[in-house]
Amino acid sequence: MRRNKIALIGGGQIGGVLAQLISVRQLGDVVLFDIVEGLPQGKTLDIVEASRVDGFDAKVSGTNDYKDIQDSDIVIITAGLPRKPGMSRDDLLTVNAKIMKSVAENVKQYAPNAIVIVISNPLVAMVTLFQKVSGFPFNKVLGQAGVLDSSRFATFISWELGVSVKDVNAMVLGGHGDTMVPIVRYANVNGIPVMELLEKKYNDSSKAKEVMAAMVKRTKMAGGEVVELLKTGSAFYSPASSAIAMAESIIYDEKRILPTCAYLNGEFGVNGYYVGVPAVLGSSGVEKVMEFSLDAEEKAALDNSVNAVKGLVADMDRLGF
Ligand code: TXD
Repeated sequence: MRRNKIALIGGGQIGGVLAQLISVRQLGDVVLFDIVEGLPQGKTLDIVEASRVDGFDAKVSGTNDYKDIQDSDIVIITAGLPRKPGMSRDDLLTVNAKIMKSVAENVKQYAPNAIVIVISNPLVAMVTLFQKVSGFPFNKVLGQAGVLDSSRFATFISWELGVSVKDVNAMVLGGHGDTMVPIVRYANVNGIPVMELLEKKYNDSSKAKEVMAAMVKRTKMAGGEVVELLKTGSAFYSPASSAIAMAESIIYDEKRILPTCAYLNGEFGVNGYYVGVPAVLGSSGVEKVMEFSLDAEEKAALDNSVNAVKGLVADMDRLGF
């Protein structure tokens, strides 16, 4: 039996961390692809030279030739340009769409059976375009955003309540932009509603609501907060870890329910668009979208997010992608 082969398209900040995490966790052999000569080769040589220390046998190589991704089982795409300070995710659309089109053509040619996780921004547009150009089945093309947004939300809740983040469950649905929808109603600490814990903490329900609103706001702006601090790029450790959680659920057929940018066929009242929703991830990719009832406010927020998705897809059509 051969090891899983995982191709990483884009050897920049996220691509490099992905390569290291996959190696150290022994999820499979890694091929890191980038158009910049030397970059993927240098990063993977650096990673593999720690194999004795970290104790992994996986093959880790860098390339500028798509042929080397031949027959990959999983492809994770970060190719594109990151957001600079002051730049919206949507500004990236035109430049990244051209890149994604060429990536999709090559993945289709060399790894036609792969399950593909897209990370590049603007996320929904890039996932939609990848699927359209490759013609891959919808269940095998998904995007990463919600795992990260949810992890950020959970982190802020754990800080606020002074509890282990491992016990915090918090889910963010919708798009990966300012319209994302943190589901406050179901946020809990080992089953106890976060709102109840906040009300106990402050003994004041309007203060509790205010504190939650601030956490929701910070979650929505969290990507931008990191960009403002770094100045030279966007978050890369946390997006890489998030994509790895999705890849692991697929590789080990864990069937975890993770917030996934998945193609909807009527679920949540949406037809024919990629939207961030809870989905079961297993060996065939997105195995099921887990629908649940939203209250009026959540539904309105999700509709707002879906409208942003539709706007992005329409922009791509107008630009000829
Ligand atoms: O959660 C999420 N989905 C995200 C997404 C969170 C943070 C950042 N997110 C987006 O991921 C970000 O806005 C970018 O669109 C991607 C990748 O972010 P990263 O920080 O890794 O960007 P880098 O370091 O600029 O790396 C991109 C690499 C770089 O090495 C380029 O040379 C390469 O992409 N690149 C290409 N690779 C392959 N093929 C082509 N055509 C190509 N063009 C550029």
